[in-house]
Amino acid sequence: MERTFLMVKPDGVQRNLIGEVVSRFERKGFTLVGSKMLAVSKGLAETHYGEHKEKPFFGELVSFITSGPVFAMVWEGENVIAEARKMMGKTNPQEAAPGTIRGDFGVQMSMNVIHGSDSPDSAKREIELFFNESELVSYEKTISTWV
Ligand code: 3AN
Repeated sequence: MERTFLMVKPDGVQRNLIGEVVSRFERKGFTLVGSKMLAVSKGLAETHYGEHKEKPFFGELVSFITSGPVFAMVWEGENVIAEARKMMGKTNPQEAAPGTIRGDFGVQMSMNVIHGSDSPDSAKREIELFFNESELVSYEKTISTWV
């Protein structure tokens, strides 16, 4: 089963949106297999956003993600990487459609509430960067088998 890495960013934590975000993915039918609050260190932020190292907004990205605690999660489900990206909406909240997390709650480019892996390779890399294998569980939902 596919897994993705999602993270409620410091703005989402400050605005009490952890429950809202978790609830959306739960209701969709995905399975939460790991989660934790953490303060992202500068080193972890620079590794996580490594692909943006040359971009003009890299410094802003790193300073924002290290500005306060985040809520990191691993979710599991069919096609969860692409589905989660759809549920997040476009990177710029002002372009994100209503009904998406960023469309409903995002304010500006760096404060866009949530991060989500954009491919199977980045999901694997980001999950391994933020979680040990022992922090993740694997289980079947036994109550309903149709989601
Ligand atoms: P996404 O988070 O939708 O995958 P990426 O990976 O292109 O978007 O960008 C990572 C983060 O960098 C975004 N979440 C956003 O906060 C920030 N970002 C992207 N483009 C810009 C930009 N042009 N100016 C400022 N921040 C940006």
